Amino acid sequence: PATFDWTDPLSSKTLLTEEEKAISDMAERYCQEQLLPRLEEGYRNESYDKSQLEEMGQLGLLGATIQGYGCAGVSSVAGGLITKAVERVDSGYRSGMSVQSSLVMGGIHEFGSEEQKERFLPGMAQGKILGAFGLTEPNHGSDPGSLEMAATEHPTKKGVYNLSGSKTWITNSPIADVLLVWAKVADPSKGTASDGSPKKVIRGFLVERKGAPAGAIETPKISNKLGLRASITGMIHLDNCPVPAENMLPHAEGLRGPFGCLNQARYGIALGVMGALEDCISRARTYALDRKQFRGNPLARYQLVQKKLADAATDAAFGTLAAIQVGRIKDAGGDAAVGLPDMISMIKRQNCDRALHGARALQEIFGGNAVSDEYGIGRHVANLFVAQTYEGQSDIHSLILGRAITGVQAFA
Ligand code: TGC
Ligand code: FAD
Repeated sequence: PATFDWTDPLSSKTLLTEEEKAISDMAERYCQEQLLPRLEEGYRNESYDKSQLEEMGQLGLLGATIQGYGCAGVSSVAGGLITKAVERVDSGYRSGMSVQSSLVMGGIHEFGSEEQKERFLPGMAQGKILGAFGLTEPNHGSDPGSLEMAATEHPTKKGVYNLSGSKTWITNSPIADVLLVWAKVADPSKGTASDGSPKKVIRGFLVERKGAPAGAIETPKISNKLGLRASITGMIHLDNCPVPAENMLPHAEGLRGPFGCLNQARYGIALGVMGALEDCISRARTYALDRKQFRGNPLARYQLVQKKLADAATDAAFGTLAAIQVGRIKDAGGDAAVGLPDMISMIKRQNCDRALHGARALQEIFGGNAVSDEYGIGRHVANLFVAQTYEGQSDIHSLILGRAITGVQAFA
């Protein structure tokens, strides 16, 4: 463009392939034309229209980075541009999609058997089978290594586990057909604990709602949320829920399993929140140009207002470039990608923190109108607090980075 492009100040588009630009354009169009119109109803009434996942499936937006199994097989950057388009509308809609695509489909693809991939992935790619990811428990959030969900051998049925325990704050759990639940299983091959019992190891189970005995699976909705109101969140209670051994992910053992899934999802959030911040900038700019205070001057004329816009636009531009760079490293693999989980922690933390900070500053431009949900800015602020909290709260990512820098862990 002949002039500075405030919507993409550092020309991030020049780093994209033609295919990535086309995917981004298509996703942005779908989100603005189809998702945005249903947001007001979803946000005000905490209702989630799950047909959006089928629509996204038809457009190839679910599990988009997976090769085969009915998925599009696009680059990590293209996958991130899809989350950015969805989160420009609302972080809650991005959450519903991220859980389906990155956490559950990604987990099955990375750690599942061939049979599990064939059984679940094509239906999930079409949005016909919906997934949820159960790691967090009422007493264990930042420290999932202490989780209590137990998988024990069924007393009479060979090749069946019984799962018992509770998960909380689980996106999509009330509507999910398959719950990827992380549980501890006694594994005598790992030796014995101090009390003489076999050591336990974390394993992932694909718990299917269909065919489960009455009362074995309960997934109550958590209502009256202050953020992410347009997404559906719930608990998972399992009471001696029988799960066949063939539904255990064979290639995930220990925390490497859930964290392997989280790497992909955290990457998507890092680009996603840049979409939310860009929407805040666009809304605040329009408002500042329209609203007049003191001798008929638009708010946009005042230096303090301009600084807020300059800060936020800088953060959005820097955050987008950093995420594109990490996506390239992720896809290239090899030596450059050593330390990739820490790089992802860096962009997840930085982009979530800057998006939340920027949204809060821009909210001030709206004065009292910021309190009305019609202006959208307060909704983004509430949502971005959640984005900064889930998938590793920012301070937890600080500790992950601190450990990477010093070699000393400071969690406990
Ligand atoms: P630590 O000793 O650090 O690690 C245990 C094992 O896990 C491995 N590991 C990873 N592997 C792959 N990728 C990563 N990012 C990994 N991070 C760790 C590690 O190598 C080790 O393997 P091994 O074979 O040696 O056993 O474990 P720790 O217990 O000290 O963990 C500390 C900490 C802080 C890193 C971790 O617990 C953490 O990240 N906590 C945050 C919890 C979290 O992110 N929960 C997310 C729940 S899901 C969710 O929020 C979905 S929101 C919905 C939406 O996205 O919209
Ligand atoms: P805590 O672990 O109790 O932490 C509270 C505070 O203490 C945080 O600020 C944290 O940074 C700080 N803290 C903790 N330990 C330390 C330490 N060692 N040093 C310094 N500070 C520390 N989980 C899922 O498994 N699946 C989902 O789909 C999912 N969806 C979610 C949707 C929503 C709307 C929300 C709100 C959460 C969701 N979560 C999900 C849960 C989310 O991952 C957790 O809330 C998050 O990991 C933090 O855990 P916690 O809430 O138990 O907080």
